[in-house]
Amino acid sequence: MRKYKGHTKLVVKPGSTEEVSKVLKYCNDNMLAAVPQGGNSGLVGGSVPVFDEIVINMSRMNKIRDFDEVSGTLVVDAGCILEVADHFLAEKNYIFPLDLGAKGSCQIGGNVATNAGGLRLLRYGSLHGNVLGIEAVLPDGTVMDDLSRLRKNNTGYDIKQLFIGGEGTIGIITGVSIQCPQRSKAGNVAFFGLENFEKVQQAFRAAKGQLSEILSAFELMDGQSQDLVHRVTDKKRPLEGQHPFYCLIETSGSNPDHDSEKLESFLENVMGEEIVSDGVLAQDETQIQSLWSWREGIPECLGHWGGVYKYDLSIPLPELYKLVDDTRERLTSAGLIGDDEKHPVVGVVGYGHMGDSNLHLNVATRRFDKEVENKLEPFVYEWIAKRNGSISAEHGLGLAKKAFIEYSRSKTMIRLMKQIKELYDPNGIMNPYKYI
Ligand code: FAD
Ligand code: 2HG
Ligand code: ZN
Repeated sequence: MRKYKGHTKLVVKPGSTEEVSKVLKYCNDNMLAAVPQGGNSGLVGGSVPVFDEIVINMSRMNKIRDFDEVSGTLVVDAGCILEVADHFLAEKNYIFPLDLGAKGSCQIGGNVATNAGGLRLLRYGSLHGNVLGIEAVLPDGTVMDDLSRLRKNNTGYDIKQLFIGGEGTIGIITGVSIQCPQRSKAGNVAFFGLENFEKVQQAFRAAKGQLSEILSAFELMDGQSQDLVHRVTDKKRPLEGQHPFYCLIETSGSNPDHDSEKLESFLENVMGEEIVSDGVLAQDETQIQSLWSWREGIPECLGHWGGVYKYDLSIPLPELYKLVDDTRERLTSAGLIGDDEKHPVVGVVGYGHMGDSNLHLNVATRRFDKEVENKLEPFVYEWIAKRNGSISAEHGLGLAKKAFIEYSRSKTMIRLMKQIKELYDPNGIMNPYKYI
């Protein structure tokens, strides 16, 4: 919504952990607020200097430090771009256990600081499991060297976990060691259309049952999100005709013939049982990329008209899509959605990581409109709280969601979080005004 504008007089770009330490010590001694900044691709305003904070930009710390080809353990500087690390790993037949649309600009330090989820969490799990060690600088300049390469280490509290998803509020991550899986020899993608959300759930069950160990992504896109992508890109649609829902399935396995046979027979099966109305399998890498673009391209296309209200939510699966219907109905009955300039809202769409029960509810608008915002908030958050969902599944709190944390966390949990913040950052210099 172009809500946040950065204000700073100073950006520092340290080139080593020692330099980060000296900068933070100076800031702490002089009570100067600082904002760590990675690739600046975050979606909740976390890397924005709100008043006059000093930006500590990590882009110069971008080296791959070490890779062990036997264990698959990668050690990198925090400023290393995700895609650069993944290309490095590809040459060694390994893969980074995280993938997301912003891979060309986001940094591994930023990914860890936001505990990014992304497109393959279903297969490789969360960074809380994959990160083996972290090197970080505390606000007073102390270097916390916990850059372990061990998979198992039950010697006391696992303090690095606080930095995973800590959004730069208790220190700056300078190095990360991470367990990387073997890159699969075969990658296949299927894209299909379905009549209703009940059938989407049946297809998900069938995919887990029939594709089990090779299933690496199960993404959901509603018909309206695909219509808007089509309006912006004018690309030929993957399927003839239009459907209320679409899913994209990716498989990654070790045997190309076996995997594509499995995916083909899955598709035949679900079409035969009339769970899926129509579907297509990618025949080569170009088609794989093209099918993915109908999913990965959604956030960018939705911004085409002006701004987008973004909600990143965890919801128990059976009700995942109901929120989109309820929100659309609410804005329609208020007369706010329409095809012409008089209406502020262009469309209400739902898409996301079906495999993780993570919905992205996006409301594409022509301009900022207080009436739209009042209809959306706190409505969306109350809706989520009633179902014990999460108001921030994977993007974090930053500035945008800070005020709404109590919809997903109890008073006790918030008190404990505040105590941790005070313990690590008693002067409150690290990324202030955000998170809690
Ligand atoms: P920034 O935006 O620079 O910073 C994010 C937060 O981390 C800030 O609070 C910042 O202060 C802090 N930070 C950054 N670096 C450090 C560090 N070294 N030490 C301590 N704190 C630090 N997110 C998902 O989870 N899943 C997705 O599928 C996904 N897809 C996206 C697709 C697009 C097109 C875009 C634009 C964004 C997407 N995101 C997604 C959001 C975003 O890319 C992630 O949150 C990403 O992990 C942020 O990394 P960054 O380096 O850009 O961090
Ligand atoms: C995605 O899954 C990202 O594409 C972005 O998490 C979601 O923009 C959004 O709301
Ligand atoms: Zn996402």
